[in-house]
Amino acid sequence: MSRSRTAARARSRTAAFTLDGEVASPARLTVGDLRTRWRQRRADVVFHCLKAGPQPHSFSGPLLRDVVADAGPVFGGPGRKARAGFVLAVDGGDGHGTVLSWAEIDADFGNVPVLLATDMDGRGLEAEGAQLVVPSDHCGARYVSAVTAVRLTGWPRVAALMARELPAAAAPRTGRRAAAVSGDGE
Ligand SMILES: Nc1nc2c(c(=O)[nH]1)N[C@H]1C(S)=C(S)[C@@H](COP(=O)(O)O)O[C@H]1N2
Ligand SMILES: [Mo]
Repeated sequence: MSRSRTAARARSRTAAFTLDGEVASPARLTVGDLRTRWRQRRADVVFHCLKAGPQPHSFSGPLLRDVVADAGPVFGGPGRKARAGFVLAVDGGDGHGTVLSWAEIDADFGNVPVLLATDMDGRGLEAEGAQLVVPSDHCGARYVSAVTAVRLTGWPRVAALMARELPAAAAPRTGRRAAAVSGDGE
């Protein structure tokens, strides 16, 4: 995110994010909440940016999965199959965001220890806000900083939203999309 935006948030000293979507108990959480209410983990990572090169960082904070689980995800069924269709949208509040599938972080599927980091390189993120940490990612783009929202939604709602928002039977543009997959400068 831009330095000026980071500075503006830092001045407020009370960064928080909303956790909502298909959950029984939506919440607004600060970095202090993340630090005190869930077991803390550590992740020493190197993520790579095409512009800025390799970025080694040490993060700590709770597992994203633990935090979302406490909001009471409404998976629509008790089994693994019901959980398999869910996605998490993570907003950086600055025009950048990302999605993860619930299955990536679910212990019965990908079991990736994705964090909502409260600390980076020994420095608390209270002022700017929590940072998403995806230790299994090579690229830095999902290390979303200053998280403002985490939303959970799933099948069949996600399919209904797509059907409503996307034009039906859009012409495939495979050549152009394939070219954008690598070498896009970020
Ligand atoms: N909120 C926010 N987080 C973001 C980005 C962004 O534009 N906004 N860029 C991502 C990208 S592409 C990279 S490589 C890393 C860069 O992190 P750094 O600026 O700490 O090196 O942040 C990621 N997190
Ligand atoms: Mo990047």
